[in-house]
Amino acid sequence: MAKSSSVIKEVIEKVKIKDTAQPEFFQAVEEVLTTLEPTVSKHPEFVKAKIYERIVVPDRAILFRVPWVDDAGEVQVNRGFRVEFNNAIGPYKGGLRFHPSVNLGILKFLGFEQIFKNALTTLPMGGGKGGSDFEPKGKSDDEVMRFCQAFMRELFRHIGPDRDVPAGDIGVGGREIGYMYGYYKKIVNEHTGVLTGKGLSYGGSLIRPEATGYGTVYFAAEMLATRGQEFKSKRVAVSGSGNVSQYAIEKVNELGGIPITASDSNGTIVDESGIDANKLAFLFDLKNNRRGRIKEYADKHNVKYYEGKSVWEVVKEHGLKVDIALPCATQNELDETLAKGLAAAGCYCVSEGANMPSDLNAIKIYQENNFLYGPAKAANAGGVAVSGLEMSQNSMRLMWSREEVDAKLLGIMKSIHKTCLDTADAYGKKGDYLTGANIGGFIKVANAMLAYGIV
Ligand code: NDP
Ligand code: 2IT
Repeated sequence: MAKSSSVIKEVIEKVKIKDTAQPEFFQAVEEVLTTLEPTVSKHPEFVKAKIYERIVVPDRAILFRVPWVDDAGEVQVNRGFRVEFNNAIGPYKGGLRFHPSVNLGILKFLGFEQIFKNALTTLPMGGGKGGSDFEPKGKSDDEVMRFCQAFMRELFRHIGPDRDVPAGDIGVGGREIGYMYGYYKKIVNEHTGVLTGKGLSYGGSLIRPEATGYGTVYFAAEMLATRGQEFKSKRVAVSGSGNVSQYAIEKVNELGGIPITASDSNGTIVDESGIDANKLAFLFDLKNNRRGRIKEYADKHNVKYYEGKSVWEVVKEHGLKVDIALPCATQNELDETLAKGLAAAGCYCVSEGANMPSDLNAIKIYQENNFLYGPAKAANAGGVAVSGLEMSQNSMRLMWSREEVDAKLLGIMKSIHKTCLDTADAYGKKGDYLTGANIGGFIKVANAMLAYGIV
């Protein structure tokens, strides 16, 4: 055991030294590997084959230049990336993020998380992630189109329906996928399932836009059920107001919960009477069509707006009462102090729609307070799961109904929930969803890597 625990520590230490200036990647590695400790003594074959050392290094990371011309005729240059992290159990699969903060370290964290998330879905998908430091905000449709085309002009040679299948993430939705798919189809002259999140008329799947938000709420509902609870009449704090947040709010309403917050990078609104279906329709239009700021919601519906504050700061500073928290914006939204604020607010359930929204100290607070804590790679796996179903439909050249896909999504979220609990139990960590998710995803990938020998 002494030797085994040092294996994990050595790998974490090595990543810290080798991958300097990639704090988010280090954070993800530390979070995952620490919880893999119980696998070391049970699987000496993983130690011998150096699976732990191998799994923290991507298969490859592609960096490229993306030159494009803005509306003023000026040449702009962005950085493009695709991290193909691990394809042991299927083609690389994962989103593309367009946000000024994007860099190699952030995409490595996302690609690393994606390996285990995708393994949990029960579908055959490896882990990858990509994107650019391009800022879509404030750009015209034409500029976004020219950027997407320039991005695909290089990316096309690295992807393929059996090789690497990108999708959306922050800053990449239906519009961007349309432009990128259109350009791929033009230059490769093939109509294949090379991207997911496509429009319904050209190969998209019903429920894909809804899948991440719905899945996060389904996962929370499963966790609540273990304590005999449900969403009905619960006050739910949601952060963000993009794709994941919008459909999380929709599903919370459907289940009788009361979504009371939403945010963007400028501030937070608190709607004590609940963001109901009508107000959500306004939010959809505001964010998806007019691409406006969340403050407009406050002006329109006469509710409180906190400029420059995150949802979790508002909860802490204004003593907002919250039962359930759904962080759905971005990484590291919650630290120790803000997690303590949640506990003080009466919160006992966190289901992560975003990737790594809670840092390691926040997670400790959830654990100390006996929260139901659904970690991102389990709770938000519904999005990539339905992407996997989009791939299946593309391969079969058919389209399933809304009800069929939603039923499959619900089934997958229930299965992930069960895998988390069963695995946690089997490895002596009863009720620990974080350990269950990490080990559950890892074992499947590790066994495949073992089968291939040293490659
Ligand atoms: P969107 O771009 O649709 O929305 C992102 C939302 O989060 C916006 O409201 C945005 O505000 C806010 N936000 C983003 N970055 C920041 C930041 N640095 N600070 C404050 N607010 C920020 O993205 P998605 O909804 O698709 O993604 C949200 C999260 O969910 C991400 O962590 C993503 O990785 C994760 N995820 C997404 C999946 C999907 O299928 N789309 C699947 C699984 C996980 P603003 O508009 O002002 O920037
Ligand atoms: O983080 C994620 O799982 C996503 N952004 C979705 C990836 C996908 O391939 O649908």
